[in-house]
Amino acid sequence: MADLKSTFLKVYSVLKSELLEDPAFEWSDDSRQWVERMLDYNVPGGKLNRGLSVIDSYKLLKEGKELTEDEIFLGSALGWCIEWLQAYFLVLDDIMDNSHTRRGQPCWFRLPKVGLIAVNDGILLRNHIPRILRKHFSNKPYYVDLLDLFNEVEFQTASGQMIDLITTIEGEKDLSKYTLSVHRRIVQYKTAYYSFYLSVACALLMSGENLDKHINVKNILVEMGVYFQVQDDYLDCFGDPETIGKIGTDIEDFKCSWLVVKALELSNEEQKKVLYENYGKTDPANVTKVKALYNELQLQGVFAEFESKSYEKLTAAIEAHPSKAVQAVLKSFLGKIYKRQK
Ligand code: GPP
Ligand code: MG
Ligand code: MG
Ligand code: MG
Repeated sequence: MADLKSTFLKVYSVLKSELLEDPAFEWSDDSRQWVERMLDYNVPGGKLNRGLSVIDSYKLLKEGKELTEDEIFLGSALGWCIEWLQAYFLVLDDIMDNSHTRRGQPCWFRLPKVGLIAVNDGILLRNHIPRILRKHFSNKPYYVDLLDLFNEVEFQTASGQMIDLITTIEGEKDLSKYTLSVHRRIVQYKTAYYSFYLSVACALLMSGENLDKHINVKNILVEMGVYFQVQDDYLDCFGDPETIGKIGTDIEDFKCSWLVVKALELSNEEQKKVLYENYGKTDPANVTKVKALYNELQLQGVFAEFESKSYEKLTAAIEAHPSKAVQAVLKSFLGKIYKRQK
């Protein structure tokens, strides 16, 4: 495992060097330095779960057959494309969410020298993906499918992000529209496809599979992604910022978080009034009142219950899948996120 990670990180250096020598641009020292610093700051510093999962899944699909060096490189390169996609989303998401920290350091746009140049950096990160794919996959029979997959998943994510954002529009803040089905729609699109389906879909394409034949796998991974984003919503309030590497902003941002949906479900009229008066305000005194109400409603326990129920349901769905190799892929994913603290 440690070995896989160090191989994976070496591939990052290769891809970075290639991008910094991209013949389509006339590089100067300044521009090369900027992109290198931007990449090192935003791409490799996360848990790398999404990226590493491509190789993990591919291995399991090959049922123990030793991977060639070439396969390891290609699986890692696809994994890095997902990490690049994630970096692109996070750089922009942090601006949109007015966040402060990410992966234990200030958000990229918070650096005095960066500011809104971060928007263009996000665009560059996004543009690096088809360049990596062209360089390493254009001779593969599944090249077009890969491009299509990345485009599709990006569209789904941006659409999810759009509904995440338009529910919080200033002047139209209305808690009564926050329900579990609204929440589900948001998180399915903004998180599940790119965080869960994409890695396995990449591994399936590398194995020569047709994605249309794996709708069931997709559905299970989307369910897992929804569960993962509920954890993210929970950790935004109850997680340790030191551990999760970011300071939560969902209450201030009036987000349709799983916690506020549950709080609305469980509140009496008086408690609802507290929510309506304090949710979505930047003053720490308002935030404290919302958090006190979450505690009063024992949302930590409600979440723990949700977590074990989700685990049971997902495990049952996985065990119903006809292929043992696919079961192993899905179980490995679930094992990585169950009861995660970060
Ligand atoms: C996670 O939401 C969703 C994304 C990071 C997708 C962003 C999509 C774009 C098209 C920019 P979040 O805001 O809850 O994540 P976090 O808690 O990590 O900020
Ligand atoms: Mg967001
Ligand atoms: Mg965010
Ligand atoms: Mg969040």
